[in-house]
Amino acid sequence: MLAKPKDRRSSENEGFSFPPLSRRGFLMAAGAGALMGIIGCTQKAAEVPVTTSAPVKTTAPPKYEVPPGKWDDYIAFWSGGHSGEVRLIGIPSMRVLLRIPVFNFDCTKGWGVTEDSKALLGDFRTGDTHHPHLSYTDGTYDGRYAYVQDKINARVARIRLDYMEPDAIIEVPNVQGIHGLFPQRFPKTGYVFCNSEFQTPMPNDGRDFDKRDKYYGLHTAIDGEKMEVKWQVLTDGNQDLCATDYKGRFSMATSYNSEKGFVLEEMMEKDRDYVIVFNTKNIEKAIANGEYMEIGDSPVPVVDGRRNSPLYGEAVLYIPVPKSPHGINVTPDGKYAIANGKLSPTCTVIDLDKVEEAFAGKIKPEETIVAQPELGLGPLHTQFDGRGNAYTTLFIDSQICKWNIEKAIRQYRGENVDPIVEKLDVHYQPGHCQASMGETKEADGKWLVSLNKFSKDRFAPVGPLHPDNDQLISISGDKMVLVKDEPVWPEPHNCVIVRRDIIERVVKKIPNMSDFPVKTVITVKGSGNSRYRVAKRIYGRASDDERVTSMDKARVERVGEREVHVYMASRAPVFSPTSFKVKEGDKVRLIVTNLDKTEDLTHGVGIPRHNVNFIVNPQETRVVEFTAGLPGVYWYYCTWFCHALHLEMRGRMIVEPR
Ligand code: CUK
Ligand code: CUA
Repeated sequence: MLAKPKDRRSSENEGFSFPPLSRRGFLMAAGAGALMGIIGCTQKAAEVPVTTSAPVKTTAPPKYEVPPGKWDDYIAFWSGGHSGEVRLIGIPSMRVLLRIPVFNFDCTKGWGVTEDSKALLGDFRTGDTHHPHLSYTDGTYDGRYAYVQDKINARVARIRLDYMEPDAIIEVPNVQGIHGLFPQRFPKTGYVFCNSEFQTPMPNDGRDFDKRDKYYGLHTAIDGEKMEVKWQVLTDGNQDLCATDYKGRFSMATSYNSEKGFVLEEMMEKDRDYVIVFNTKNIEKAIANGEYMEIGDSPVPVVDGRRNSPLYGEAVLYIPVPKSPHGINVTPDGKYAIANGKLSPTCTVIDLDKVEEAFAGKIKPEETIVAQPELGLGPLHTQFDGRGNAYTTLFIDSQICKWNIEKAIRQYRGENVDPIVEKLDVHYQPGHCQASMGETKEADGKWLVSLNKFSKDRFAPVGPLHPDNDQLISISGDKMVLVKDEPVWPEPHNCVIVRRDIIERVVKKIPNMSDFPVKTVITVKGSGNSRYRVAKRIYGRASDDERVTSMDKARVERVGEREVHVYMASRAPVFSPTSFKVKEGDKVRLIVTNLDKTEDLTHGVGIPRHNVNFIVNPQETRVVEFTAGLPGVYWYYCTWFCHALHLEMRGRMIVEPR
């Protein structure tokens, strides 16, 4: 049994108040007009002194163009928002290098067409990716995996960085709205933590749907190597963004709906919400001691992290922060976690060593706060240059605010210093910003991208749907310099900017034949709304009878009254066989191996009127299954321009009447 919590919840409710805000105060105080600013994006604040890139005549824009044939210094992993994908974008050119379908249907690659991708996707063909993050070893990227969440269907996917393809998709039990996701940074990933933004009754089985106080959130720890759900923590209030420290002690969640509100007004009732800190070791200890419950019939251990739990102060800590915080970001030196105010114009700086003291019962949760600079309206996310500066997006002010962390701490202690270094206008209304290597201990302070939600008049008009606008900003000099606008397909939320060498050393140019998805292992646990599915792909070498090893070994095998297996090979510019026969209504299993060994020599396979369209990279084997339709001739053809005779690369599927 863990020690009884001491006086660690004393900051609850009325006992603690924040220093009064001198200028524009909470958004609520500004009333409906300010809220309209969030929605309508027209409000500009005039009171805060602003510098922009425009008057800086002396600073020549840094070199950002990447000449033809040259490579970018960074490869950034961009989320695709409600497109459900992940994109790789070169920095500083901002050229799109790759789109990785993850939770979505994609006919370029045949994601959702091939059997291996269907097995990963399960029942759903839609997703909402916000937060891509890479696996860590000792506080920086190790080039193994990327992880990304799906807010719509509460899933987490892992992308293999050697193959740049998802190799696992897992559902998280008993939650909705998996939003914040962050991998353990030390000693390595390790856990991947994720937050449930929506609270639901536990279990969510139709009971208690009208009882506000029965709604909870779950913070989930996934084993990022085995891709297994390890444990969950039940919390009062929702969990929005997620972060981990650099010592493997904590994961954190901002909570903007501690009110458990169903509607906007209820969610904004209180002037205070929380940063919830989860103590990894103490949670593991509680589970080892049997201090957990299960929800529904999900077998995942759930530790009670509610404020009235006996484990309060051991497993979890609630640090009070002003109204409705959003992003939470940890400084590259590992010292501080910064919670972004959203409806408060402040950021709250939390000292992570003091958090350890608070868990030890030596200080109160609010005493972990060491600064609370007032930055401007709508602070959402913060980034770092590794030189002691923070860069915070101000959604409503449409600015990036650069500020000095140590100065903010001195100001909080009462010194008369202004932590704000500079503000730069961005266009318009930024959500996240990300700095080069800014989520690692190797933050290098070269580039910052502001991921703006609105492009408004920045690009030629193309109809009611406008692109987002991601802006590239140089942060290597004393002044921030805006160097590039880039329209982006809606709607990325976040990205991480990764040094090219980290990716370059792991990514495969040509896979070898022993390295393709041979099978997908699917496990389903729980039932009803506690049911969750884990799909993991095994890469390896398919046996020679499971694929074609040379053009002359292509073959058609009837394996039953209604089932045919077609073993096809491709070598530019021909398929083998050049025709095959099946019967109307046959289940056709088409196994295509691309025998080409040249880098870049991908082929595609499209079959009219059968929903077949996918690609096969050099040396890969991919499988699709479909039902043969009406009798007739169907020209299958290569969809990928592979050769001067690409258009001739086709053959006939002949469907005979049954
Ligand atoms: S959230 Cu979208 S701007 Cu999903 Cu990271 Cu803050
Ligand atoms: Cu093969 Cu085009």
